[in-house]
Amino acid sequence: MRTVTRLAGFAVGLAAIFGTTYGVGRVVDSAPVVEGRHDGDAAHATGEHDETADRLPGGLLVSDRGYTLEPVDAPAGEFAFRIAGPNGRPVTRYDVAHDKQMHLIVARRDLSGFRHVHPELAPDGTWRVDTPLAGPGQWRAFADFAPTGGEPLTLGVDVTVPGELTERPLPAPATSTTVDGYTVTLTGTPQPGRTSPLTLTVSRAGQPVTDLEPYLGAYGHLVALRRGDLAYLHVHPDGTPGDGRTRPGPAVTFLAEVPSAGSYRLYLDFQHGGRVRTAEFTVVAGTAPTRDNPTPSGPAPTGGADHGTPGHGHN
Ligand SMILES: [Cu+2]
Repeated sequence: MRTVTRLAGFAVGLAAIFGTTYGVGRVVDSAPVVEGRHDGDAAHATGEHDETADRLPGGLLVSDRGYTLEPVDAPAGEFAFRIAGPNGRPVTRYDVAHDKQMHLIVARRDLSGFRHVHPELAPDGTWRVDTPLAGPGQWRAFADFAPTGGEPLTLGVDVTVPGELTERPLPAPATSTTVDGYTVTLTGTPQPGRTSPLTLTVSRAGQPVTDLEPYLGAYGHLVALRRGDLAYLHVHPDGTPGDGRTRPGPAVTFLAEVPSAGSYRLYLDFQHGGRVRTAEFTVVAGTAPTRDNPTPSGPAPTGGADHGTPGHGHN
């Protein structure tokens, strides 16, 4: 259902873009402007993703549509921030999404150190949490929320933790990883400009895990960050606990939308035995489909989509 809703929203967005296009054409009567916009429309009609005409991926902006992410001075060991609303004052009312009013995700710029935590809201609009910034480095903090009466937003801000930093190379692409004795395998490859299913399968000691516990309203929560700018991507679970068809493992399926070819780091939070674990994968999205080649090839080999970065880790 989420997919249908999103597609419906996309259609409304297209209608708005078309409306704007013709409005601009009439008002300024400028053929070049209209021609340019028509190219953008054609790209949409063929399913290509156009970041400039469409919405940007989440997390790239510190301020969007009137809302601004503002870190707040906090005692040692604590991380605090506010969301300033269109009137300049801290927002104090939020809708619940994925079981929470606020999701705070942090990762270093080298994509290490991922944490996903849930701060507490004080009456004055300040969000506080034990700091998830585990050590020195250049961090990106993402606030993923929906202000009551507004659209869902993900804002991002850089936060520096002083100290000696050893930058870590991005681990090589892989389809299997282990965390705390659990093995998680990934099937599916994200394709730019279209919704792609990604299935993560959890096992332990060679046995499929069939009693995953709901976490944030699903049997898993997946965040994807793009290498290079840490664009934060929306990934929706395909099915929810109790819907009559979604099983508590071993497989959890997500619908991912990636805006471009390139490397992404996936972070799967899943809960079992009362604890949340995070399994991480590097994936390489294939080249974007074009009208000449509507069926793009699979993922580019390591070093293909990433030329100029021979420092790819092979550990
Ligand atoms: Cu969360």
